[in-house]
Amino acid sequence: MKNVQVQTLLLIIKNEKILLGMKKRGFGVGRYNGFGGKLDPGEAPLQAARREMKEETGVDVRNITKCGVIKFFSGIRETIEMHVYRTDMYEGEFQESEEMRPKWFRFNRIPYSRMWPDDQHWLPLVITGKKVRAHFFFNEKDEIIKKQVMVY
Ligand code: 6OG
Repeated sequence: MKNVQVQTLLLIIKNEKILLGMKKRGFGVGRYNGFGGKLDPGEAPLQAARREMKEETGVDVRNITKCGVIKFFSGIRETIEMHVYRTDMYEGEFQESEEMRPKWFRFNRIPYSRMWPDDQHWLPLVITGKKVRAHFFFNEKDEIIKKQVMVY
């Protein structure tokens, strides 16, 4: 079995809007996504989520809620276990970083066609306050070939 890499994704959701970032480099470049990444050694997922938000946008977040865990299986990459969080409390000014260009989107204007193809299947649930547990299986062209999405 392939190794599982734990990653985080933190969403700021406030006043009917969501903050997404255009990924400027690395995995997922050119797509809008929440903020996050891999854990540092010895770090818990929640700590990593806060650190990545600070590094990628310059803001400090508080009052983080866990919204679920999503696993991505790929024929070509390691399996990713992504811990998803949300918050509506932040301090500081949003700044563009080397990795991300942040932008607010109204809920009816979320750019799903410029996001990972899994997002349209679980993000609407998270936005409405649900918690999700999901599995997505991708082929080598990063198309979804199988999915399981559970709400709890
Ligand atoms: P770095 O490896 O650049 O962080 N991520 C995904 N997000 C979505 N929505 N779908 C996927 O499907 C994803 N795979 C990874 C986790 C990568 C960031 O991208 C997220 C991290 O926040 C395959 O450090």
